Amino acid sequence: MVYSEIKSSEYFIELEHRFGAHNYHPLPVVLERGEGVYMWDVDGKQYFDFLSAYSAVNQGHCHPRIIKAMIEQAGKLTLTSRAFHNNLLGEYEKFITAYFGYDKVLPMNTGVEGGETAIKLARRWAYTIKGIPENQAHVLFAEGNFWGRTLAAISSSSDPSSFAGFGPYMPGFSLVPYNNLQALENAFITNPNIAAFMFEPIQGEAGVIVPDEGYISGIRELCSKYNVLMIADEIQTGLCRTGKMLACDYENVKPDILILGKALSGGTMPVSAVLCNDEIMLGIRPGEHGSTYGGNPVACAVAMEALKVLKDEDLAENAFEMGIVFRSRMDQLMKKTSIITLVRGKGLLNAIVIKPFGENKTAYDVCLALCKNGLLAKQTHGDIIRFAPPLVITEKQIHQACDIIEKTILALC
Ligand code: IF1
Repeated sequence: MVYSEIKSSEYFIELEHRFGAHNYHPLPVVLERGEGVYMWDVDGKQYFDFLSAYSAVNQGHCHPRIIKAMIEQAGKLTLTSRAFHNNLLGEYEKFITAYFGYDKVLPMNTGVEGGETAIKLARRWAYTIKGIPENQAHVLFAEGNFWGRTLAAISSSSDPSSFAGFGPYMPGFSLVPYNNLQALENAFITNPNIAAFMFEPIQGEAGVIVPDEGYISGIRELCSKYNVLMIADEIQTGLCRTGKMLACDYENVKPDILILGKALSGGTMPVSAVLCNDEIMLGIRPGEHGSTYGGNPVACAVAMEALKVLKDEDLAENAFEMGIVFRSRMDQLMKKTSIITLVRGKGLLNAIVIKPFGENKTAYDVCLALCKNGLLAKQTHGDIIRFAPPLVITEKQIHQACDIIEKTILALC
């Protein structure tokens, strides 16, 4: 290759800085290829991907079956809009509703669109079925929640970095402490106009906060008792990430509304889905909700293959087993260093808590050092590092990655 054609990482970073919005602060790495658990930067350096695009790449980068499905459909028909039928949407809807055991699905694109859709369905159900007075429906969320960046999503946030400076906010939302069934029941008792409680089975962005055993089944019991819809946001915890197909499966709980996204497409394109039964789903009538790309033929083909791969490759089982290996290695590391104060997670959704070290060094500095040593991870809320590799990772690869984490952290303290 002629030298002038070799474009350095700095070249690409400068382009983004100059011509792109400054709404992120990425690590200084420029990636150009991904396969399985690995990505390579523009200089050919290999990295373990321990973020999986926030659990969107559960099946591994560029899974051959999913890419094949994408390419084949993309060469036939990519988009009809919902003004007309096509030969993929019904097949997909039949497949995914049977896969998760619901009457119907409303296909959307991003996770936050899934959240917005679920809230619209819940409000409509509140007015037409529960009998809450018009415009009085209230939706509860948990403190520490994260379900996206739209004005509705930030209106339910307890994190100023999400909502500050973007008011006024969506009315009809309020918060209860996470992992607190008594607070939830108190809210149900004091407000008769509650339509739904929307929650994450494990809070991802908050720092992989795993609730007590019984919390999810407790939500189910309270929602049934007080006729409130249970909305599970499994956009990050779902699709085998926590060691079960859905995190709610750990307590054999079926939410009234299930929201999926991210790995629903195996990390290829935005695909989200809202599943529920007819009593709720048929509350939205023709022309009252949708999107240009929602349920497009390529999304349908990709999502069916992505879901098949999860089962065919036993990725929930692998996530469960590899998660035990990973947390065991982190527990051992914690005994060797004072930097790590906590290890937590389920399946391959894990996090370590880092206490400041050196001259005000934080989790970000650990991520920088990990990047230099060939492993990509991202900090959240300053002191937490989330570790979430693709679920196809082997035991050998887990140990290789843990060796990198151990070498990096021991060199810092
Ligand atoms: C970014 C965070 C994670 C989610 C849950 C809905 C959505 C998300 C549980 C919305 C999205 C992404 C957004 C992404 C980074 C990532 C993230 F750091 F922002 F908070 F995972 F924790 N429910 N999470 O985690 O889905 O609309 O993005 O498809 O850069 O904003 P989306």
